[in-house]
Amino acid sequence: MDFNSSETLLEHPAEGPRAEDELPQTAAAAVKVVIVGGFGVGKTTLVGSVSEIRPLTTEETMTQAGVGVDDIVGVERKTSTTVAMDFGRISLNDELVLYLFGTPGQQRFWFLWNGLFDGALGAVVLIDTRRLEVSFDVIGRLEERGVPFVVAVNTFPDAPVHGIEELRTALDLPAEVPIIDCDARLRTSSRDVLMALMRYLHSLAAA
Ligand SMILES: Nc1nc2c(ncn2[C@@H]2O[C@H](COP(=O)(O)OP(=O)(O)O)[C@@H](O)[C@H]2O)c(=O)[nH]1
Ligand SMILES: [Mg+2]
Repeated sequence: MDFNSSETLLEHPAEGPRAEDELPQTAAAAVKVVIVGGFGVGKTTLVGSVSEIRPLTTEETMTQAGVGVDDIVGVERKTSTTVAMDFGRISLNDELVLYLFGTPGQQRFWFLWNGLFDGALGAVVLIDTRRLEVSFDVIGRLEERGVPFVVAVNTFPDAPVHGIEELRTALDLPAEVPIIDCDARLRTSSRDVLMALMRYLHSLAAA
């Protein structure tokens, strides 16, 4: 096997892990955050755009088995779906490191939620305004579990634009839950979402 041409860590065996894989020396706190939302809302995209380590993802080509089970109206071009989860890491500042776990919202994956939310400080609910209804169950389950969350509205080109308060009413969210617009493809935008979550968690802790 030709390791020189591969992209594995074995590429430079004497040098150890790549610099971006190492935590900053100053890192003092690590926080687990779950990214959740319906099918095709951009979870894998968000974790991928914001992660400073190469994100782990378990995408699988959708097969006939998913037809009629995964609702692809509005996302007809999507040919892969995450079967288990996404994983990434981002240092929000010198001291604070977030570990991101993206998990599918489809009902048949709910068994994954049990272990996944253990130790999670908060969650990001990604929504697509073309298919708001897929978010209802996800939000309901977070509320049941008492997991604090922010809602990030992913911007798809043909998605109807709603005012924040209109969305708040449609999703039946209390006034304090932050709702933020985002473009999951952009690192800065995804990072802003995570910053908003951290600010929200901080305000809850202070209250
Ligand atoms: N226009 C636009 N497309 C996006 C955005 N985020 C994700 N996508 C696309 O939407 C599709 C579904 O995204 P994906 O991250 O796989 O969704 P997931 O099922 O929640 O992991 C992909 O083809 C993405 O390229 C966004 O912010 N804007
Ligand atoms: Mg995905």
